[in-house]
Parts: sequence; structure tokens; C-alpha cells
Amino acid sequence: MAVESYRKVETFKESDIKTKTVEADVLIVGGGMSGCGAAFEAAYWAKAAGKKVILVEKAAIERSGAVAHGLSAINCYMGLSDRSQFTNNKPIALEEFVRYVNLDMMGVSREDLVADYARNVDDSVHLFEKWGLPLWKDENGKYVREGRWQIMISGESYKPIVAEGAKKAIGEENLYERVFITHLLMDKNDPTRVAGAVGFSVRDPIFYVFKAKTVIIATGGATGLFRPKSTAEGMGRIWYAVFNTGSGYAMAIEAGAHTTQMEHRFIPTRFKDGYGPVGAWFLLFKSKATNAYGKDYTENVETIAPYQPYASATPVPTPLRNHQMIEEMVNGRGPIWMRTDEAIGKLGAGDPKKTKKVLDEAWEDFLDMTVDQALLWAANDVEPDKTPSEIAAAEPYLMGSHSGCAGLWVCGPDDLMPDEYKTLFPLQYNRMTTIKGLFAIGDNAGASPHKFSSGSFAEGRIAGKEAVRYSVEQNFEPTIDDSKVAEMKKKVFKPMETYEQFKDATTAEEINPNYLFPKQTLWRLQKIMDEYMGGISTWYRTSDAYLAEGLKRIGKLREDSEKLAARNLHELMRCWEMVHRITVAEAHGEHLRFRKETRWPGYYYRTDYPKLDDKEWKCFTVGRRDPSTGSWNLQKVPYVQVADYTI
Ligand code: SFD
Ligand code: AMP
Repeated sequence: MAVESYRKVETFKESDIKTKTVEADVLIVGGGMSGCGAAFEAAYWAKAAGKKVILVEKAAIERSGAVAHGLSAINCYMGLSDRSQFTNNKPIALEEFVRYVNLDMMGVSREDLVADYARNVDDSVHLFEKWGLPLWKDENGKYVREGRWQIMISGESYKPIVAEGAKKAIGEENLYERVFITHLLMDKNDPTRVAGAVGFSVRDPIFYVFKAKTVIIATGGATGLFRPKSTAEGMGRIWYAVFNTGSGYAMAIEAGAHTTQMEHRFIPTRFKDGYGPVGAWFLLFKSKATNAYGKDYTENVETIAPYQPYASATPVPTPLRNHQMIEEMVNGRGPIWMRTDEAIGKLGAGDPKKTKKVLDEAWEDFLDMTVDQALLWAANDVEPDKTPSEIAAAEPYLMGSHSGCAGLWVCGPDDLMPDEYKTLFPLQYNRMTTIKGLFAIGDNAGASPHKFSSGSFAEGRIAGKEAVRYSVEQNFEPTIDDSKVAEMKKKVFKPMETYEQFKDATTAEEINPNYLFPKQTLWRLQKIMDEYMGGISTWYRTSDAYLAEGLKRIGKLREDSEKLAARNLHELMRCWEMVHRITVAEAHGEHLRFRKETRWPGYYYRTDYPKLDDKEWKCFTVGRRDPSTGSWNLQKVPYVQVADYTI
């Protein structure tokens, strides 16, 4: 689509919009890493069972989602080839990884889910290699490890390679691209069971009704909730995928699914302004980061001493590493510098050939994954072997696949899921949410972080297989309430009607008391979240009183979102992205309010409960928004250690 067409005014009356109904057994929403994994695996089992799998994506899967512009590492790879180790109930060989993930979450994670994707992930990585992804190899033909669990790739084309695999598996005819999903459909005869989803084409005036026995949500995390550091012409330059606007979370919440750990967020430490990731520098190049006075602040163990036993973990948990850095900045010892010059100097050891190799790898790291960072270096004449580069903590992102674990409560594998969880939530299909037939994967599955790209794909495969099993075993035909669908269609296209109705009531299009555009809604949301819910302007600090006020303001914004206006289909998508973001923001606020402690300093601080409180809060928060009243109910769910390790 040409740039002009985003700006062009082309509204449609609801009556001029065609409705297309598509039937399937398994509907996958989102064609990112986890969605592609789900498609690949579901297609295999569906073929044998005579079932139909479709995938719906708001963009084009070849370059969509977090991996759209490539990656330079696969951050989840176990390197365990002997699968016979996993036949016992306990994930013996994976204990080290599960321990690492759990400590990184400051003691609270769904170890059953973590062990489950981890025991399956290697196979997916080998598949990527078979499909043509170049993995770095050393002189002995072994993968080059960035760190203990991370391996290096030349991954600019990672997503096209993975997408091709998924596309071939399900068949082009079952792929619906540039279709934005807005709502889930519940079954007419059983409102606790999912029966499909609705959405619209962002290119043509078509309303889609997808009728399906089971739905897998794979729409990534939620970005753009908080005011970002990038402003004005840099707006939109953030670390995580701008395309991921919390759709899966929001749609599941609106349908009454249980959420977990939605107070959790990820604050990535990144190269300032370009958002270049730091992992390769810390782990592969063994770089140090220092404060303005040249001191390696990670040696400041007293800063994190109050957060034992987690502070003694190796590596120090991600939030605590952030905390060490933030303390430097807050106390006037910033800016913080990644000592790229020293690291390259050490690795090059005075040998020009060696130095050139390291330099090439350093540039490739960004060119493969965060091309903007490479451009920023080039634009500023940065020679990383000569000068250090500034790093900083970014704005918060809600996600469940990186070092963040916000998401939905899902069923674990039968052999690993603790009885406590089985009793509380009697679910029978791995990765199914508390809504019958609705599965959640990747960023959408909560309390199970560190999946990254590969683990998300592997988790998609787990869910894809289970969704087909569900569609075979559950003997029902989804029934759709036609009058509800008609209502939804009206609602979905309302922003266009609002615009047409009121556009002449102003001489300045953007200033109109009758409507608001999505961008204006975005700014208002980001201001509320930033100032009341622990964004960058308060150094991630909040309290009950601030949260209460923030939630009140989110409530008003939700009311006003009824008046969103759209001038074309693209802007209509922006409207619905905002509606989804508002629901996720509310969930975040409710969960933050419920957990009365500071469990993840460096991610956020409760100034009224500044301490970590293992006695009361070493547990999951689980929430549910009542779909009919909109009120939230939160509960504690005990954390259960599954793997055999000691802290
Ligand atoms: O360096 C709708 N990630 C990294 N993973 C790694 O393995 N190695 C790395 O090097 C990584 N790094 C990294 C990473 C991400 C980013 C942005 C950068 C650097 C700059 C993390 C992984 O990418 C991430 O964990 C997975 O991709 C998560 O998978 P998933 O499936 O949960 O999300 P997705 O891939 O973004 O896909 C979501 C899809 O949904 C679509 N979508 N479609 C229809 N209707 C709607 N309403 C929709 N809403 C969203 C999206 O378009 C997208 O296709 S590093 O930092 O660690
Ligand atoms: P990042 O580039 O920050 O996304 O990190 C990539 C991978 O390296 C993730 O698995 C991180 O958890 C890990 N990582 C990043 N920095 C460090 C560090 N200083 N110590 C240990 N692990 C790290």
C-alpha cells in the first residue's frame, strides 16, 4: 500500500461492507513465531484427522511480528539430544534451565510450562536449520553459543524462512493476511466455549466471521501502553514489535479468560535511542558496562542485597541487573556506557584480523536484528572499537516470551503440571486457557518466560497438536448467534460512521468535540500509564493511590473510546488496537494494585510496599474480568516448584 493511501479518506457504511464467513476446525490468530509453530504442527495432525486449519494475520507473515526485521541470536536452545532423559515425571536434564528461569522471575514461574517448551525446543531449532537458517558454527561444527542457553545466527531472514515453513504446511488457501481480528466469538449454546472470531480486512471492505471449534491466540505482547522514550520524529521506534498491541490478551480478557502475572512487565536495558539489544555484548563479547565514572556498577552487590535469595543467583536476575543500573542513574552517576571499545580491544588482542572479525560480528548483531541501531551508529560516526555507547532502561512492555511473563493462565502438560493447578483449574488440553477451546501461546501464555523466538515456535507446536486433538475429541459443532455477529459488525465499523457523522462540525479535523482519533487516544493512554502506573517519568515507581487514580482515568478513556473515529481501513485497525491496549492497561493496573510488594525492583517499584515479601507473595496473581459487569476479581495461586533444584 502506498503511503498516500494510509492518509486517504475512504470510509464505508456498515451496509456497504461485505460479510465473509469462513469455517475451520482450528483457527490461529497471529502468524508470528508461535503462530507459525502452531500452524506447522496443527497442519500435520489435521491432515491425518481430516481437519481444517486456518491462520489469520493482520500483516503478512513473511515479515510480521517481533521477528519482522530479523534476529541475531536464538535465545532458547538447550542442546540436549538425549530425549530419553525426559520420560520421568521430573525434567531431570532441564533442571538447570528451569532454575535459571525461575530465579530470573524472582522465584515465581510456571515451571511445568517452562520445562515443557524447553524439552521440545531443540527440535524446532534443528528444523529452522533444515529450512535454511544460517546458524553460526565453530571450527568443530558446533553451534556458537552466545551464552549458556543462547546461540548465534545470521538471522536477517529468520522470519521469511519460518513463515515459508508454516505457509507450506497449511497451504496458501488457508492463510488470511491483512485481516485484523477484533473479537472472539462465543458459542451460542455454551457461552463458556469459544466458537471463532471476527475481524476485518485492512485493505478491502470485508467483515470476516471465522467459525471454528478451537482458536489459538498468538498475537504477541502489548507495546505502546507506556509513553516511550522516543518522541516526535522518533515515535514508533521502540524495542518490541509495534505491531503487537495486546490483542490476544484483550480479546481473551473480554471473553472472561483468567489472566496471570499481568502486573509483570519487561524493562529491557538497551543501547540508547536505537534499542539495540545488549545480550551479545554482555555474553558473547564479554563487555562490561560502567557508570559515568568508569565503575562497573554490576559489582555493587549492596544495591541488590535486600533481595535475597535471588540476588545471589548467577546470573543476577534481569530486574536486579536493571535495578543496579537504575540506582546509578537516579543517584547522579549516569549515563551508563557499554564499553564496546574495551571489549573489542580485549578480544582483538592487538591482532588486526581478529579485531576485524569481532567488529564485523558487532555490526552484524545490529544489522540482523535492530537495523536502526546500526544506522544510528553510522549517523553518529560511532566506531565501536574506539568509543563506548550509551545504554539505558527502556519503557515497559507487557509480554510473556522474553524476560517478562504477563499473560493468560493456561493448562500445562499432564506429566508435569502440579496437582494444585489441576484442582484449581481442571483443564485437559495443554496450553488451553480457562475458556473451553481457546489456547494461548508465545507472549500470550503467562508465567512462562524465556521462550524467545524458538521456544515460542515450540510452544505453538505443542498447542497446535493439542488443538487438533480437542477438535477431534470434543463432539460439538460451533453455533454462532447471528444477531450478535450483526451487532459486532456494527460496532467494528462504528468509528467510520462516527467520522462521517461529525467531520463537518470542525474546521480543524483533529480538533472535534465529537470524536477522537486513535493517535490522540494513544497519547492519552501513554500519559496515564507513564504517570500513574510506573513508567519512565517516575523511574518505574507507583503506589496504590497512583494506581487507583490511573485506573479511574483508564475507565474514562474506555468510555471515550466509544467515540473513536477512523478515516480509512488502516485507521480503523489503529482504533481497535487502541481498544485492545486499553483493556490490557486496565488488567495491568488491577494486577499491580493486587500484588502488595515490590517483587521485581528494576521492572517496577511499589513505593508503599517497597520490600520483597516471599511469605505473602511468592505466588501467582490470577485475575478475571467479569464480561458482564467489567469488574475484576483477583486471587493468589500458590507457586509450586516442579524441577528438582535448590536456590
Ligand atoms: O536480542 C495479529 N526476541 C528474541 N528472540 C530470540 O530468540 N533471540 C533474540 O535475539 C531476540 N531478541 C529480540 C526479540 C524481539 C525483538 C522485537 C527484538 C529483539 C528487537 C523475542 C522474540 O522475537 C519473541 O519472543 C517471539 O517473536 C514471540 O513470539 P509470538 O508469536 O508471541 O509474537 P510475534 O512473533 O511478535 O507474533 C505476533 C503476531 O501476531 C500478529 N497480530 N494478527 C491478527 N489480528 C490481530 N489482532 C493481531 N495482533 C497481532 C502480529 O502481526 C504478529 O505477526 S533480543 O532482544 O533478545
Ligand atoms: P538481550 O539482548 O538483552 O535481549 O539478551 C539476550 C539474552 O541474553 C537473554 O537470554 C538475556 O536474558 C541474556 N542476557 C542479557 N544480558 C545478560 C547479562 N548481563 N547476564 C546474563 N544474561 C544476559
